This record gives sequence, C-alpha cells and structure tokens, in this order.
Amino acid sequence: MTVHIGVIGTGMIGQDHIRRLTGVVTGAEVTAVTDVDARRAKEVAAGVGARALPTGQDVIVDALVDAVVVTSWGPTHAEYVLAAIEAGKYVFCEKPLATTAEDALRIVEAEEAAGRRLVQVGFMRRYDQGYRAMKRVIGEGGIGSPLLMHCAHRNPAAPESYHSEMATQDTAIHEIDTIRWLLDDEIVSAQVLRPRSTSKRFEHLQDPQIMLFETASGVRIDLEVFVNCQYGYDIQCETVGETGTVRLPDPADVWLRTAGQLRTEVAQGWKERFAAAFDRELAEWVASIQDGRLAGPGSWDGYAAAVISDATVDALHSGRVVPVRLKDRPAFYGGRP
Ligand code: NAD
Ligand code: ISE
Repeated sequence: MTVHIGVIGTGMIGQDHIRRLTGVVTGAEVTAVTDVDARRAKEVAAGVGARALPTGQDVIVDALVDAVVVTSWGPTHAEYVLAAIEAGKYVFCEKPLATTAEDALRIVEAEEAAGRRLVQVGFMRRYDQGYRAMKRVIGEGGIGSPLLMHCAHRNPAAPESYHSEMATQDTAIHEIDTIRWLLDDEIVSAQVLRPRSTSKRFEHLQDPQIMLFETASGVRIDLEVFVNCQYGYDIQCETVGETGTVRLPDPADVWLRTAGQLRTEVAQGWKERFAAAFDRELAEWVASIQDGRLAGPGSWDGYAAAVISDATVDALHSGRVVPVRLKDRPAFYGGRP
C-alpha cells in the first residue's frame, strides 16, 4: 500500500524530507504540500508532481493525504499535530513537538483520547547506526551499569537570530532525547554552566554552554553545546560504565596521508552527518504506517523533552540545579522512556 503524504513547511528540512520520501523511501508518495511562502510551496510541489494547497489545515483534511509531515517553524507544530490527531491521521513532526510543555501535554492527551498512536517526533538520532550500536552495547550489559556520559554537540556557526535559550530548545533537545533513550532512564534535574564565551559569536549569545543532567538512577551527564566552533558539525558521545566505556564512532570517511599529514573530513551540517539516519527514520515511519503500528519516538518523548528543556532554560537563567517535574507517564505510552 502506498502511503500518500502531505508536507507542511517546504523550507530546508521539508525539501530534504520530500526528496527522501520521493526518491529514497519506497511505499510513499508526496501528494500535497504547503508553506506560508506560497511561491516556494508551488515550486517544490511542481518538482515532485504534488499539489500546492493554501494552508496546513487544507493539507491535513485533504482526501488524498493519509499521513502528514510537519516541517514548519517550531511554534507552529502543536497546532498542526493536534489537527492531524483530530482528523485521525498519522503525523510525523520535526523537533520540537511543541515549544511549550503545556502544548506538548495537550498533544499527549489528545492522542490518548484518540485511543491509538498517531504521532512520531523527528528525533532522528535514534536511527543513527552509531547510536543504535551504543544502545545495544549498553542494553546487553557490555559496559556494566552506566555511571557517566560525556557529550558534545558542535555546529560550525550560528546565525544572529540564534539566542542563548536555543542552545537548549533547538540544539541540546537532541541529546535530551538521546540520553533518555540510550539509558532507558529519566532525566530528573538540569544545571547550566557558562564558560568564557567565544569571540566568534553574536554578542547576545552565551556560547559555549555546559549542561549537566542527572537521571533517576543517578547517572551524571555533561553536555558541551558549542554552536560557533568554526570547524564543523561534530557530535560526540561516550558512556562510562562499571566495566568499560562505549563511544560513538566518527562517521566513516577515508584517512588521507599526504605532505607529512594524516587528515580526514569533518561533516559541515546535520544534513550530511545524519543523512543515513534521516533515510532510515522516514523509511521505518512509512513501514510502520503500513503495518498500522507506530514504533518511533512519540508524543510522550516530545512532552518529556519539552519539560526537560524548560528546566534547562530555567537553569541557564537562574544558575541553579533545577528539578524536572514530569506528569506520571500514562499506561498508554508503555514502560520507561
Ligand atoms: P526553514 O526556515 O528552512 O523552513 C521552515 C519552512 O516553514 C519555511 O519555508 C516557512 O515559510 C514555513 N512555515 C513557517 N510557518 C509555517 C506555517 N504556519 N505553515 C506552513 N509553513 C510554514 O526551517 P528548517 O531548518 O527547515 O526547520 C524546520 C523545522 O525542522 C524546525 O522545527 C527545526 O527545528 C527542525 N529541524 C530539525 C533538524 C534535525 O536535525 N532533526 C534539522 C533542521 C531543522
Ligand atoms: C538544528 O535545528 C538541528 O536540529 C541540528 O541537528 C542542530 O545541530 C542545530 O543546532 C539546530 O539548530
């Protein structure tokens, strides 16, 4: 069965997902798109033989759309996800699920009331080969009980519109989800340290930041977020356990020996670094719709990430260790994270 897909938001990642759903993933067809920039929507639609519709609501209720992909700006996500649930359609929403914990909770409640899982959140690192291997090792007891985790999330440069809170809301949100999923544990507190800022940033930005998280079982995580590191898009993660450590590999690339040097390339952006993970994420999403059983990160994960993100932003401003207060996880969403 072909899954007919409507895409809301035809910007950078919207276009990348449309290319993927059209040319990489089997069993999917993009039948409708929209964007507040109608000209852009029309151009993108023409490129894949889809229709450009005036609004997101039109896409959601369209009879030729079975499932919706939301790739518009973060603050618009909740409204579209709620409308898709109301229409009884599967919806894949890029991160964040919602920009407030209240909106994320409304989505959790709406989905529970609908009685079946309809929502998947775009936490694509769960589909990265290296992260999957790390989760397998931890789950099989390969390093004993995890005790510590060291992470770094570096981007080459951030635009002027990027502000200090976005280091959490836009960037660290990936690690917030990955930590919960890798450790099968819940984050219970957050703290943020402010090192000396790089001179290569816009004045208003605190960059880098060090975030410290603690989980319910007592694992401590340090995360460096550095979005003007200049040299590339670099994601690091090492988990230290009682009997060993497991570390994320660098993406495979050749090593060049020349002129007295040994060199390899560093990725320059998320598109390149996580290309294979995005492919797998959407392929598995489409396959799970065909099976009628969503299995990827869902509304509860989007809600938990939003609450932890709020606590981390609070910690940035207050300098305190801020506790994370999640609602009780509904039985509908199964066991821990
Ligand atoms: P973008 O600005 O390139 O594209 C967003 C598009 O949405 C724009 O074309 C804009 O006109 C359109 N839009 C905005 N409001 C809309 C609305 N109400 N209805 C319809 N269209 C609307 O941004 P982007 O980089 O593509 O990011 C989009 C989303 O994807 C963000 O939530 C971002 O956090 C997420 N993202 C995720 C990753 C990842 O690594 N998973 C990477 C990049 C972006
Ligand atoms: C961007 O939106 C992403 O999701 C990238 O993965 C992240 O590295 C970047 O900091 C965000 O702005």
